Amino acid sequence: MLQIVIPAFNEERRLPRTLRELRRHVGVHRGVLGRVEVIVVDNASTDATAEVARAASSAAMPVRVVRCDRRGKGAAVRAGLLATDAELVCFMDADGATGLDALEVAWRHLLLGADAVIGSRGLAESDTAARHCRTRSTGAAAYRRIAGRLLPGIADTQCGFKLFRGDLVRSVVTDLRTAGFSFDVELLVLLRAAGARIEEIPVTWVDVPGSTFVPARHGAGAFAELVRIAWSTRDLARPVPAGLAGLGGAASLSTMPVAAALPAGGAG
Ligand SMILES: Nc1nc2c(ncn2[C@@H]2O[C@H](COP(=O)(O)OP(=O)(O)O)[C@@H](O)[C@H]2O)c(=O)[nH]1
Ligand SMILES: [Mg+2]
Repeated sequence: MLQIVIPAFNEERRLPRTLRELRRHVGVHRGVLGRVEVIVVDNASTDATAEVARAASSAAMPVRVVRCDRRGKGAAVRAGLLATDAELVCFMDADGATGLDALEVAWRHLLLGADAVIGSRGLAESDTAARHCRTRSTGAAAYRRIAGRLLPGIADTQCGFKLFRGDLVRSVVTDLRTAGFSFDVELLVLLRAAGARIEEIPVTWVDVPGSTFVPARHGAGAFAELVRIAWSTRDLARPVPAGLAGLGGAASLSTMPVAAALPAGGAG
């Protein structure tokens, strides 16, 4: 079985369409995906997120609602992943920004031996026609540079689509401490330290209006989280990803303590 976790903070407007498209997609691709259950994590919403989620439940694609009172996407995804018990576990955003074809592609990669497959907007084949405003793009570029030091070889840590071996992700997510938007970085660092094979796949990605990420409000917090992740994981083993093993620069970066790889004085 595949369980799909959807973190949702006040998503009554964007969630119904996402669940509708997901149900249609799962119906068409049932032969590949098998049984699919959705777990919507209602992240202390003050709107009808839980109600619209429950209303979308059907025999073909059951939708369960889990409540998480601790705010933040990281806290919500952690709660959702801990509520899973399937062999395959995925999370994706409530706005349906990532093309759902990524599900079958990621599923095949897992079948061929990957432990985690992450959607990417940073590969040559990625299709990300509509982009965010310039302020956010500039911030995102700086963020990617720092995240890239912690996770050599990974072009995009922040895409809201990731698929995992269930037992593995459940075993590391208990240690996840980052409650905000930078949780992806900590999760990937923990997975890599656990020896996971992480593969990045290109996705089709559209900017869906109504983003809950407000650069002015969440940007600084996301950078601060990055610094904390670098510090708190400084003693973890950082295995060199197989594809980078021969590359001097990347390999030496990945073996140096992460804190040392950060610019002096923090990330900001
Ligand atoms: N901003 C925010 N988003 C949350 C929170 N908890 C869960 N989320 C979900 O995290 C996802 C973030 O996606 P989105 O708002 O589209 O951000 P973007 O795609 O990065 O612009 C959505 O599914 C949100 O509902 C929270 O506390 N704050
Ligand atoms: Mg989005």
